Amino acid sequence: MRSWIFLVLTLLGLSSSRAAAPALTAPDAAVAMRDFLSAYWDADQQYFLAWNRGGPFSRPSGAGPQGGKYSDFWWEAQLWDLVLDAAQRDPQNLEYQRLVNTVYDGFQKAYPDWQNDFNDDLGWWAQAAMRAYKITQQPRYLERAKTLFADIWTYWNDDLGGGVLWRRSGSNQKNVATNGPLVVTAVRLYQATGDAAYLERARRLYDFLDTRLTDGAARVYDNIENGQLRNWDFTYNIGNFALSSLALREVSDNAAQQTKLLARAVSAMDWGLANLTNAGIFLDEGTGDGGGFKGVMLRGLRTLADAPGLEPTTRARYLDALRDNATQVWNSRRSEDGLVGSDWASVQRRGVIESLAAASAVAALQLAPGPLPARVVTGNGRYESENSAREGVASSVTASGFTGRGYINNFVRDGQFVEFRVNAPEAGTYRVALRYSAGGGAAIRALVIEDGAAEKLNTVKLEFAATPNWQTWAELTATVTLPSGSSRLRVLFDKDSGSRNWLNLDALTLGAVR
Ligand code: 7K2
Repeated sequence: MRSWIFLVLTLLGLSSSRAAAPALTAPDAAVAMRDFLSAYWDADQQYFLAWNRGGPFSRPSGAGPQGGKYSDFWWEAQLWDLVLDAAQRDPQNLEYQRLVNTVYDGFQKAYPDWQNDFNDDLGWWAQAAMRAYKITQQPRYLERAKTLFADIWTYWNDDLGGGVLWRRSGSNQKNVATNGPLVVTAVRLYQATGDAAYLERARRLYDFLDTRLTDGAARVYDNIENGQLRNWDFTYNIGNFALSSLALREVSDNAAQQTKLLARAVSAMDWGLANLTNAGIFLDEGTGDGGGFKGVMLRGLRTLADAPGLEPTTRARYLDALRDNATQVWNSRRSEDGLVGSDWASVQRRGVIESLAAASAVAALQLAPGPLPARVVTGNGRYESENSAREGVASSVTASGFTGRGYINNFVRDGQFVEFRVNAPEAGTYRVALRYSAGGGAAIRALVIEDGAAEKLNTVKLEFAATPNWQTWAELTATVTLPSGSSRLRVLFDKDSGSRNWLNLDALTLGAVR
């Protein structure tokens, strides 16, 4: 019975996806927020669900109240941040103002002792509580932030020259996710109370962060554990670092220091925009915790775009990035519930969308300054393999000369692929340039082209000429016909159609046919 219903639903889904793509509409932050609340907000429990209401599965297990039915400790803090984004965007909206308080009430009921082994989880609540304090002026938020900060501060130690531990037990990891939000919290507490001890702690936290968890230039790392530096590239670390730099800048009384802090935020953000995007849209960092990273990044980007003294062309570039990401999110909403998952480059047609991932997408719309007209977002047309969807292949940095952060290799088995989710400004013919190396001799792949609804349009045979070695990169161009808006270009190892030999794939550029 069940499967029969699913079959019918699937057929309906397929037939409707064959219809002409709906006309583009102008992004609307309030509509995105409304859809988010109807999918996840449980007004009786005053708490957000972990999975969207229309999802076909009940959540089997997980962290969070009621066996993971509801969002866990840090997810709920992120969802509170989204509500705060909406309340800040539209201060006249009484529903958002009320929701700021209700989310907190519900959380307090679920976790009355405010205990957690993760200092980062507690720190997110402290940081958000200071935002809620600014918006509502309710003293309970200030008191909560004070208590949380004081408790968390007991996990500061001098190993590595300082920093607060990520966990209270079982690990000596120190990470950006813990220390970044604490810088911001300490600054806000200083601003609210005038107590210089907070300022001093903010400075010490920031010094640790900048000295140990960045390269002093454009790169922000993730954590150090057992003496090992982990240089994972996550968008939220950049967002956190920018937010910390800018918060400290607000309370710095030294002009040179202020200039330096702004420059630190700018160089980290520029690295993220150049390396963690495809055609200007932030990459998919997966589900689970990763689904929430982009929201933090965009909060940092918006705060930076608003920073006084920023060079005007830089500000304009950041505002454009905010608008592009928000517009892309809007264009990727699925028709049945208006939700967007962790991949902003395409519509997630089927399955559950977790509240944390959905919240990041909705935050993009709250944080982008209007007006946002209806349009296809095309950016610079450049899509990096290492930032794209893929199956079976690996990523590497061994062969020099690649663009971005690396390239895809170990690409030699049937069924493996790299899939570029691209946007075309209008229906027509486009030039696709693939940057590759084929040091093992000429290689063949299939280029499978699907529209945004994953309906197959065409397959093109790609014949990559041999390159003298793996460090010599070449370009193969093909001409393809694409519909307006979203398409999927899958470079596939398909034995049946003659795919053969090794191939390293660096990037795809989509251009007009000249
Ligand atoms: O190692 C940390 C962090 O530095 C890293 O970026 C992420 C990557 O993983 C952990 S933090 C993840 C924790 C967040 N708080 C709730 C915990 O259950 C979760 O492990 O994902």
